[in-house]
Amino acid sequence: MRKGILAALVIAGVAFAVLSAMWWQAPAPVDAPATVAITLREMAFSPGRIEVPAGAVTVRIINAGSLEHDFSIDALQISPNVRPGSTVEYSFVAAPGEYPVYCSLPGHREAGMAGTLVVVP
Ligand SMILES: [Cu+2]
Repeated sequence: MRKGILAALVIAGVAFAVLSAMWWQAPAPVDAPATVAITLREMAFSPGRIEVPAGAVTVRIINAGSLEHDFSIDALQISPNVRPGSTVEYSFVAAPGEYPVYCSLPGHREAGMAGTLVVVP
């Protein structure tokens, strides 16, 4: 009879340990980068205003046009090129603020390929 109680206690203890280990492993991943999509075409960025949280950011840049374009942000020293019909994912870390975004190919910014990246604290 005593052995039966002891065995039940051991089993309950093991079950508790397993369940609590599962419980503590449950939280969702932290610091997953925020991903935003932006479409480039002649001659515009869509959306023109991109809002992201501060920290690690991934932009999915889709070139839906028929010319090459890029996604330049001088303050962050980034300028990934995107060929027509292709998509580029580019990650960076940004401090809160407003950053002008533009296409650096000759004449494109002047023609309307400009926008703003807003990094919210
Ligand atoms: Cu362009």
